[in-house]
Amino acid sequence: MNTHAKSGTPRPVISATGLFTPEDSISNEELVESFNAFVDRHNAAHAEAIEAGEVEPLTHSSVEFIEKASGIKARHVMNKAPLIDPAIMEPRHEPRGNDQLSLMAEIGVAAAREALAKAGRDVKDVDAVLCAASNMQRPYPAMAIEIQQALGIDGFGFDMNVACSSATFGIQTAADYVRAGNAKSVLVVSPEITSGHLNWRDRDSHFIFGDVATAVLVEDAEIAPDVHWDILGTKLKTVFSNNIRNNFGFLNRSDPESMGTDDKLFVQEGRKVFKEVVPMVAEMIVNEAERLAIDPAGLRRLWLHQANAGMNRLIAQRVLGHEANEDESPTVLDTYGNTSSAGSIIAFHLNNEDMVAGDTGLICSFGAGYSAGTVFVRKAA
Ligand code: CO8
Repeated sequence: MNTHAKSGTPRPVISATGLFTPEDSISNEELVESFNAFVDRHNAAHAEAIEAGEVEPLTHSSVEFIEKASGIKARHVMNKAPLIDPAIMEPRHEPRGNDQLSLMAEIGVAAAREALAKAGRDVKDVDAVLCAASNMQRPYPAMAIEIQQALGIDGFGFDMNVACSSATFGIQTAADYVRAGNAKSVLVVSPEITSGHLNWRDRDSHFIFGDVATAVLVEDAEIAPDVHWDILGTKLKTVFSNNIRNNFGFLNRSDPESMGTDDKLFVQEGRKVFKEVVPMVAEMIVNEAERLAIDPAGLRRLWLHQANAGMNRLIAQRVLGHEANEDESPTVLDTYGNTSSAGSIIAFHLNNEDMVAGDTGLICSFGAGYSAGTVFVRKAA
């Protein structure tokens, strides 16, 4: 516990983070081998129609393209075998009864337990759980309430979805609860089972996503551990765009024309996203740094959203004023893939212990919506 902090106006800080990484991992080589086998089967099965010009043949994917275009080399998933079986290429999970912990809650709990243990926080002192993620396993009861129950927290919980920016939006929401005096300790949990929403048969996107769960414990400085991260300021932004979209939803079930088609999974215009989001996010970071009287060039580290290595290179360059090295803008994309809202939190979780008191950094997310969030932090103690 921080014995030096004075009571008074509540001041939100990040006390600790947690990470759950699935054991299974798919390399680009394994992914492409299964995808290309699926393409060969598909083209063989439709040979006559393809010959007659009635069906477009599918094209092979390539390891070289994936790594060059995205920076991704592998991704973790909850259950590898069906995803790389050319006859399945969809997630398969053992059904669980209502009396069992659901998969999404299970991995959220694992990440949350690590954050709580690192902070030395007793669950009886946690006031709220936000489950902030791109997709929920079900509409209700809220995943957050299930996580709250599994952890034994007395308080409240709710789900929130802002796609890739869910975690940073969750951090601001938690910080606002602390500032307003409505909570002293809030868990922001981001279980991202992206494998359930990815079209594993789509060459343009089959390589992008991976599964993971993260947790961020946002608390009043008064009760935080000595080693924590002061939240200097948070900023959120949304701008409507159809360039990243998923039309899955109960109102769409009754539309026989679109049932089972690809738009019930993740679809995007990746090039447009790249071109439109990079300047939007770089400008947002620089403006917010100015508002907080922080010199962006003096930031010790950027923990950026992990969607594309090229996007991060450009954003970091615009913010820092020079090409960032791995120490200034760490990458986890290579081994985790795009893990939606969890990406910048994984980068932070795995790359902050070497930083010293007074070091300032930025957690930043961006993605579907469009949505973007910045959380400027400074190491205390
Ligand atoms: N193998 C070989 N070649 C390929 C492949 C492949 N797998 N895929 C495409 N190509 C070919 C194309 O056909 C094209 O060929 P041609 O020039 O002959 O037409 C060529 O490669 C170039 O294609 P692109 O222009 O599409 O390639 P890019 O260089 O733009 O790279 C990327 C594609 C990697 C997708 C890139 O555009 C990118 O990363 N963009 C940013 C995307 C982004 O940040 N999206 C955010 C999404 S995440 C989010 O918001 C959360 C959503 C919620 C979670 C969802 C869970 C699933």
